[in-house]
Amino acid sequence: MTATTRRWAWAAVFLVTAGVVWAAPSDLAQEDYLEMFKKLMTGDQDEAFLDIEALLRCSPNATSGVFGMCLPLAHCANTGGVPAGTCAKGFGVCCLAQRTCGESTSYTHTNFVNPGYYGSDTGSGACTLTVNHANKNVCQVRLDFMELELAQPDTHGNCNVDFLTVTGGASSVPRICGSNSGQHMYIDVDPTCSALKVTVDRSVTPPDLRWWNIKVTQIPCDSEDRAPTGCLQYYTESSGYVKSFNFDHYNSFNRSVNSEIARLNYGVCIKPEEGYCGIMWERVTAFGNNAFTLSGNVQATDPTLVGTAGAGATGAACTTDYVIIPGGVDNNQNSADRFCGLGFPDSVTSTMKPFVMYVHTDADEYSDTANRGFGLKYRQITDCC
Ligand SMILES: [Ca+2]
Ligand SMILES: [Ca+2]
Repeated sequence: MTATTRRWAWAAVFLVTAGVVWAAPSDLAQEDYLEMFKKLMTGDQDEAFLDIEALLRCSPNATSGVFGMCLPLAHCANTGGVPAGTCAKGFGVCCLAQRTCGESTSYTHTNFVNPGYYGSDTGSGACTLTVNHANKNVCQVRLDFMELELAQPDTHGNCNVDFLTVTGGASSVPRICGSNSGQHMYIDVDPTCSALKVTVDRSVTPPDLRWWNIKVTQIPCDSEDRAPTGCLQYYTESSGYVKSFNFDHYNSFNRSVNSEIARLNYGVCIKPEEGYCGIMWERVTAFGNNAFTLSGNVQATDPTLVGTAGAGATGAACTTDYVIIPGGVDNNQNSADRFCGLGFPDSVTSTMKPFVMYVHTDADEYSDTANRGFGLKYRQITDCC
């Protein structure tokens, strides 16, 4: 019996022992599921393979942020997965790959959690997940920080206490720390190279609370979900919010503390929707008047000005921490592509494609006080005349 046949036999045994009811109406017939299981298990990666992965994706709990792959029970068990409920009309299990320190994965969907998750982590040292390419058609990995709560940066804004790093990829990834739940990153990978390593480096003295649940998704080379090269973050909706890393620190309204992280240099890309010709970036007053505080001393600035263009700066005046919106024109028709200081115009519009914002912070925050970073709203627009 060949390996392929043996795997297929496992599935057959499972299906028989599970006493599957075949008659339930659905978009997919039982033969379709069988065929998909077979292709997954044999590694038969034809063009339809991409669709199969999407069709077999499952979640045991829609709100948990945990995703798995619908597989025959035996195959899930043989590959180190954890079955969590049934799927495919009852003849597959939602197979979760949950991993923690020192473990590896070859799944397209993996959740990397701290030891003792859902509880907090009290360990120290490097905690590394090794992400082996699920197949030779993986060109990118997306990290979704479902939860990522680490120690805050030091007084210089550097992530030297706890921090997250990603190595082994084909694109540079900044070191981040602090509160980053809800954020994400895309990392280019070369499918012919060695594995990607996602590491949480933990200080000996843990912060008050430290925990993480990072969804790791391997993206096929020819997927529409793939972010363009140079985009650490990629948003595909016509409107939404973009925040700097550690913007949501629970203590971010404490004006004596810097939340902004030093040494950042990355691109935030927005997928142009069909029919839209430009993009508008807007100040979000609901985030507080410190929602755009990139450089300078908040405490030494008139609080009624903080957050507005009156406390902001543009162009060559921005030399330390700033964002760049190529082709930007503000709500007063002033052209500027570089924004910094302690405020942002009511809106900045650009018709330059691709839609992108670059983020730069210098090596420290020592000369700044109470900088939080930025939280902006973007909206793709149809009227560019
Ligand atoms: Ca700053
Ligand atoms: Ca700085």
